[in-house]
Amino acid sequence: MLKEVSYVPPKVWTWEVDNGGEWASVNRPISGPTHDKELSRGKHPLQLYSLATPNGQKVTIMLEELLELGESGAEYDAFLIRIGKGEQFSSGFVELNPNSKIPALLDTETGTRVFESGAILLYLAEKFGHFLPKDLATRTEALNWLFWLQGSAPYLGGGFGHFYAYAPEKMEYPIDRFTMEAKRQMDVLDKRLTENRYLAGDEYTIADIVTWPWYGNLVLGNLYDAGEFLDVESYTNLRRWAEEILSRPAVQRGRMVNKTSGALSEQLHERHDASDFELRTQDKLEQASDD
Ligand SMILES: N[C@@H](CCC(=O)N[C@@H](CS)C(=O)NCC(=O)O)C(=O)O
Repeated sequence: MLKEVSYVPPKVWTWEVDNGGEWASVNRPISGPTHDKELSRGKHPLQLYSLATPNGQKVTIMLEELLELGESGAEYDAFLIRIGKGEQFSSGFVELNPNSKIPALLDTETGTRVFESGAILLYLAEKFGHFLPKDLATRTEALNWLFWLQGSAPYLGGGFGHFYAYAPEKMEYPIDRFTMEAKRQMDVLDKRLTENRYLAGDEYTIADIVTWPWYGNLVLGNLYDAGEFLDVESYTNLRRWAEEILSRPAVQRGRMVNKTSGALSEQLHERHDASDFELRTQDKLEQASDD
């Protein structure tokens, strides 16, 4: 039951530019560019414009997995888009993604733009022929979970994460509602992973790659500082799956790309070459600039 009602919506909503929330300076009720600026271009076939949020990590993990398999055509330049500074609203970025959200990919071989992380993973899986089973039934199961994730994660990020971690005040009603949903979703995954090693069955697929940055990070206690609140220890099958995926070298590399927080040795702001993981993490760059 609601304890008090403090807000009565007006007849017509109007935009209050600073509502005090953490994302107040970037959120807008209109689309399109705010400024003219071309995107940078590197030398590789694939150009990625992103940030290491869970949606961003999906793509860098996928690209590192493809490179791990020896697919040299998956070499990529990863440029940093600082969404807190509004770089997703540049004219160059909006040309790639009219929705102004990272990640966005340009395949320079074909001139194809790809936006929406699920579409990017499907594109890369089809282009290189990996991580999407050929057999129709297993492929469909992988796509079931891929679309499940794309539909479910906004309740976790925009719902639970927003109200638990970012909203200007803690409000019981939305926190309850979205905690309930986040826990229900973890239970869905936990049950699926009781008898299946991976989401689509025996094979590691794009369904696992899109899901790990959200629910893998969450169940390992790495998202929203909410491990104890959500009692993540109790989802034992989901944790087993999350730990197994975290141990993959491509996942460890992919989660570092375009990362701007955490340990400096795990932040690779831009990735243009495989050697960057050894040579260009922020700890090394900052040490070199001190010398
Ligand atoms: N459905 C989109 C969601 C992408 C998304 O929400 N990106 C966020 C970061 S995780 C973003 O760019 N936010 C910037 C903004 O909203 O202005 C996808 O899967 O690619």
